[in-house]
Formats: sequence, C-alpha cells, structure tokens
Amino acid sequence: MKFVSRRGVGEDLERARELILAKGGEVGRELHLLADVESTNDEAKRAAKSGAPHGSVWVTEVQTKGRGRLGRAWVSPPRENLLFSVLLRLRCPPARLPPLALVAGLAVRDAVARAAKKAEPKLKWPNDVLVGGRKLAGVLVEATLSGQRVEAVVVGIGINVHTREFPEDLQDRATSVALVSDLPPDRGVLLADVLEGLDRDMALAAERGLGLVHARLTAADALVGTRVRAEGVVGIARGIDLEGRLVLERDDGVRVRVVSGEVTPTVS
Ligand code: BT5
Repeated sequence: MKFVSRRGVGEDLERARELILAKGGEVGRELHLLADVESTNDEAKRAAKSGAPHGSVWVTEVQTKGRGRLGRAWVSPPRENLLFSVLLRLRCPPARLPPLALVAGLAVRDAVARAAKKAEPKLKWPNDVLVGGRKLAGVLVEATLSGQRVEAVVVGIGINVHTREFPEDLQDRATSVALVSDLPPDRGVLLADVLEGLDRDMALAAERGLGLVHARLTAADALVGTRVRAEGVVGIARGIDLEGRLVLERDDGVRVRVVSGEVTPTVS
C-alpha cells in the first residue's frame, strides 16, 4: 500500500472507520485494525470468549496462519487485500449455520459488484465468490455452541482486492477486484459495503431463514444448470433451497439435496 499509518495499517483501512460509522449499522462499530495476526478468526474467537460485543470486527494487513475450510490455507500478500472477521452474537439452532456462509457470500458479492461495475460476480455454493469462474473471495464461518444453541458466530472473509499475481497453484483459479475492475479498488469502501450487507441480512437469516434473501441467492448462483459432483452425487445443479442446501438433479431425475461439502465440475 502507498500509505501506511504508524501502526502499520494502510490509510485506506483507517478511512474505513468513518465510512462504516456513516452507514449507521451495528457491524463494525467496534473496529480493530491490526498490522499482523495468525488468523483474524482466532482473534475474533478469543475476544468472543472475553465478552466482545456483537458486530465487532478484526481486520489485518498480514495473516501468518490464514485458513480456509478443512485446515486449508488462505494466502494473501501483505497489505494488498481484505482479511477480516466479524463477531455476530446470533442465537439460532445449529442448522441455521451453513446457510449463513451463503448470506455472507452474498454481502461480498454485492460489494464486489458495486466496486467492479462490469464484472459479474457470482456465488459458488457453499462459500466462494467467483468472477469469470475464478475465486475472488472466500468465507469461513465458525461458531461457538452452548448446548443445542448457537452463541456466537465468527464470519471470516478473505477478499482479493489489489493482488495481480498469484502463486502458481492459484494463478488459473484466482482473481481480484483490481483484475476485474476498470477503476482502482478502495479497500475501505469495500469493507464498509460488506459490513453493511452483513448488518442487514445476517441476523434476519439466522432468525427467520433464507426466505428474505432467497431470490438474490438464486440470481447469484454460479452453479445453476451446470453438471457437478458434490459429496459423491453427480447431477445438474438446480439451485439452492430455503435451507441453504444445494439441489442436484441426478440422471435418473431424482433430486438430491446436499447439506455441505465440496463441489467440482464434472463431465462424467
Ligand atoms: C475459504 O476456504 O475460501 C475461506 C477463506 C477464508 C479466509 C478468511 S481471511 C480472514 C479470516 N481468517 C482466516 O484465517 N480465514 C478467514 P476454502 O473453501 O477451504 O478454500 C480454500 C482454498 O482456496 C485453498 O485451498 C486454495 O485452493 C484457495 N485459495 C487460497 N487462497 C486463495 C486466494 N487468495 N484466492 C483464491 N483462492 C485461494
């Protein structure tokens, strides 16, 4: 980044404070801007245990142990991208958790669509934001349970903003806002936009389910109509249902609903 404050945080991120407060939501009212951490999800989970309030956000310039699902790594060069976690004190049954990654993905998708007018960002079930079939952002939802109820939800989000060159294993699969936009992206604006979307939709989705966002999810669905394999089932993706499950139509016409897992394109 061109401008870095004394604390090692880019001035674009410093400016995010005002943008977030101007929007008037609860998410981001407590904003922790950090130079480097192992993982912002761990920061948020630790703080959740010490009583941090709903809507607290941790953003970092450098992540030394950034992770995706199933212990996979999330990679990001220092000071180029958005790496942050949001603590949401939502009380809901655990079954409402998997769809929350989709709702968070929708907030990212919408913010990217505003930042890159000509790009057509899509949501790839269960947690990716893609542009032109390449991954631009990922969401990692982790939760603390108390008995059979969710106590706190940590939504970790990584968005490739300025990165133009990726490591070899990602170079054909990853993209960034800078690569798909005509204008130079602003991390502060993007962050404030994503937090606004989370503020609007996450608590409602936890309380009432996906009904209110379902039309937007369907419009953003990257997989619909394509042939994929998910959890051993091969079929044509027919959308996301109201419980957030991926609906696959097998060759025998039977529709199967997949709750979680990996999706890969397939021709077989
Ligand atoms: C995800 O996992 O996509 C969730 C990523 C969440 C990262 C954020 S950053 C802030 C917060 N703190 C954390 O520690 N994590 C969260 P998954 O669906 O498992 O995808 C991981 C896979 O995406 C990797 O195995 C790579 O193949 C690929 N990948 C890694 N870094 C990438 C990048 N920058 N851009 C595109 N793809 C990437």
